Amino acid sequence: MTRDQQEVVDRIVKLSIETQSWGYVSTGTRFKVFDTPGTARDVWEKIDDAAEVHQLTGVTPTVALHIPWDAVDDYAALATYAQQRGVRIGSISPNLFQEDNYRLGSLTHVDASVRAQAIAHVAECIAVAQSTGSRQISLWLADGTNYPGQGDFRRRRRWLEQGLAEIYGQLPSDMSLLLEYKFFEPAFYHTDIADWGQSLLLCESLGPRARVLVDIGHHPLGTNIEHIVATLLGRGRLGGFDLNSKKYGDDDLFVGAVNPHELFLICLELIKAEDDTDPMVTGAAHEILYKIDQCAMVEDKMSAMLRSIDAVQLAFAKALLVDLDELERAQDDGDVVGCNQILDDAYQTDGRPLVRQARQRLGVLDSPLDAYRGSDSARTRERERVGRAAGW
Ligand code: PSV
Ligand code: MN
Ligand code: MN
Repeated sequence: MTRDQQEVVDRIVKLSIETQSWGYVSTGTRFKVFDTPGTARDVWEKIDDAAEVHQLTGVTPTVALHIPWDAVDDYAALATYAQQRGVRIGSISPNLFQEDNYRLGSLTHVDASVRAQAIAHVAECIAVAQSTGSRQISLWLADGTNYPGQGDFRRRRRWLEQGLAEIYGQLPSDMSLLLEYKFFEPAFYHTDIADWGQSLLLCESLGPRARVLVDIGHHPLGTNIEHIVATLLGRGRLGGFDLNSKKYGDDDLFVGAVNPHELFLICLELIKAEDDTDPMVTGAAHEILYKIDQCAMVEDKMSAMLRSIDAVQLAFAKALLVDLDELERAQDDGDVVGCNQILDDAYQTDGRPLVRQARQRLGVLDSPLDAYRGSDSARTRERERVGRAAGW
């Protein structure tokens, strides 16, 4: 049975997406950081931008912070500032990759004092989360080696397990730990949490509030990400997403730009899990964090963010159009071509009218991107935000 249009619209209305503070600033490649006119220069302006994106879309009520990129003296004041603008502080990402001490690793460093420094930094981020009302620590490690023999895999794994256990032990009971993985970069021989399976093993040994975070860009080309998503959902261990798109590897392009079909297939797994009969699967599926993690290198940051939100909503809308009963029947009949055709029928349907209906229900304009580009806001930013931002 095809889902009733009203239900599709309801589900799009309920979808909540987190934007990230570092998506609003000038960031770049290893070669050059270009500034773009009107771009945020500090955390207060990043929050202003996140608030405006929420006003335009109605679906981005939280903004993720990265510490110390967003460090301030008074985090409670930052949370109040955000609230006054209509948004809340979302997940907090510690930064275990930009201190000189982390040259050879953080939680996996051979020197116990560096490992302790990394644990202390995450503890500081837990305190930031407490003072801002955040409930999630989103952790990515740059740890790894560049050459065979540079480090011992199992010694490093033990240190990692010990460090994460200490961190997990410090989490208040209402907070969860999202553990990201990445198969390469900045290390090019091995990464200490290289893939979803390694992240899952660590999470399972930590406890129920540790879950895997899937950054769509962090996979070798050709990886079946929707299969990974389904596997993690099946174990109640999918904690969230870093949403972006890639042509090659961790390109951090805006969402849906390169492979919208992959995004559609991922969304389909999520929708199936939300409707699953197993409470462990549905429970975790309803708590998933949808966070943008993109870097607009040459393009306008606000427009890139709005483009991504549009892509996520559209992918969900199309996935909601899949006739799941008919799909199951075709699967049971072994109708290989028919199954694929059912997916394609939904994917080829224009989902934009449904997204527009959802926007009407949310009280926002049909196209937040056009609304922003046609508004005075972009010009005001360019006029007022003079003086370059200090990197990220
Ligand atoms: C690492 O590539 C990563 O995806 C992590 O999520 C970091 O927190 C983020 O990028 C920083 O841009
Ligand atoms: Mn990421
Ligand atoms: Mn990344």
